[in-house]
Amino acid sequence: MTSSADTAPLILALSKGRIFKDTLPLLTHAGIVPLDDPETTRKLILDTNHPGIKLLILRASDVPTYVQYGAADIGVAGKDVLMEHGGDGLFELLDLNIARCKLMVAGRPGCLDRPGRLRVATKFVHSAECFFAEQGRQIELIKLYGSMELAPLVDLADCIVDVVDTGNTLRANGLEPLLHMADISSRLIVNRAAYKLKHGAIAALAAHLSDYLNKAAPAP
Ligand code: PRT
Ligand code: MG
Repeated sequence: MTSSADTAPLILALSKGRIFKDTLPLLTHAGIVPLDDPETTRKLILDTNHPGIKLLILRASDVPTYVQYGAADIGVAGKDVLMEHGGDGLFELLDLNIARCKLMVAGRPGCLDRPGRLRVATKFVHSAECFFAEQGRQIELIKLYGSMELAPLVDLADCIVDVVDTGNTLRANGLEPLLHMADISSRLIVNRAAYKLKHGAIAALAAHLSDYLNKAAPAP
């Protein structure tokens, strides 16, 4: 007997841009091909060649929320975003090893030496709070939503917390990476309830993805 959960489509939440681009080869390996390109379509729910699988295209920082509340069954989100979200109701199924970068404290050389409370501008407020608390450093947090690199240049903040890949954006603005906070990659996350109800479909997809990852990076 098949329950309605077995026949309901599997909903995968993704963000466009680098996560979609890097997830596409993994989905292809699993035989899943989106019928539209999220960069050109205005649709937010994409059908795939597989009638049982649909994609939701979201803002990167909203992916854990959709999965947490069960609006999506599974999703792909950066560890930076997951650390900020807190992970309530979620289960990290796989490290997809894509969209890799580092969460860093950055600023002008010497900016951390200033006495007293450090003014830290970031969208990663939770991670910044935890990191500086562990360091025993008092900070004033300034919440921003983007272009963090600007804050030290106009004396809004002493330093920033942001993800860094090549370091080119920091360099172009006269800033340097100063403290390493975490290595970041994207994870396949699953809603805990969906993992039980749609176990067959989720386990099959995870097995395809993990097979792809093992082939891409064979064990030493
Ligand atoms: O753009 P939006 O505000 O909607 O959200 P987002 O920036 O979180 O989404 P997106 O698509 O830009 O990034 C999605 C995920 O990719 C992030 O959550 C990270 O896990 C991962 N990732 C990997 C990165 C980078 N590399 C990256 N370089 N996310 C952002 N950047 C930005 C960074 O914020 C900085 O402005 O790129 C700039 C630095 O790059 P470099 O190469 O100059 O160091
Ligand atoms: Mg971005």
